[in-house]
Amino acid sequence: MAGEEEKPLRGIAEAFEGLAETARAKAPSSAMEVAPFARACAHVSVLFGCLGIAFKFAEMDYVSKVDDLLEASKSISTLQSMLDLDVEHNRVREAGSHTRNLLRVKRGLDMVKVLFEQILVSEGNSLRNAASIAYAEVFSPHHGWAIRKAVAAGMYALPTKSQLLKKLNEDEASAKNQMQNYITASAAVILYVEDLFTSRQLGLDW
Ligand code: 1PZ
Repeated sequence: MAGEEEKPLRGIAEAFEGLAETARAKAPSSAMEVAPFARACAHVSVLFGCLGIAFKFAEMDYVSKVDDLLEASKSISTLQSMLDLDVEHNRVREAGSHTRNLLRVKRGLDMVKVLFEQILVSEGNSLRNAASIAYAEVFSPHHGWAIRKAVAAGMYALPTKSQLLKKLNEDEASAKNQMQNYITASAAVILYVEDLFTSRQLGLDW
């Protein structure tokens, strides 16, 4: 238990490796349950604590959406049935719907994936480039001017890469390892979630 808290990156990677197995199986019997999905997503919020006060509002938004999925898991067993229920009730795109929150949370997972990919290929000690690229690719097309400006300002308050690794209690080599594990596992999970949307013609661009 204590070990997991001391090595949050490993906890994140392992949570997604578990989900990735289900995601890759693709058999009807491998429907993904809401509870383990939401719990894995909750792990990711540890990262916000390492990114400083500037990302407090991103954290609040992300955590509230993950909490909604955790709440949903008490009465709905799989992601499939969660989406189908919203389709049935004609509330897929309604503010606060489980399906809408799932799409936002999926983007959060994607943002972390691109961020890690960029950190792995970046040379210096600054995270600003990596974070800017990840934000530009994943969230910026969906955010209005005010949020984009706030995020751009927040980029200047990011810790350095070595400060981040220290907070995560990792050295460069072990961090690279865990980031790579998350990248591989989350890619399968992200694709799986995107398939849930596209196979129901719900679109991903809203
Ligand atoms: C090192 C990387 C730092 C960059 C982090 C940039 C994070 C993006 C900041 C987003 C601010 C969120 C403000 C709220 C946005 C909401 O309007 C939308 C739509 O919500 P809805 O209308 O459906 O209720 N919410 C989102 O787009 C979800 C934002 C989640 C941010 C998660 C970021 C995960 C990245 C973690 C990096 C450690």
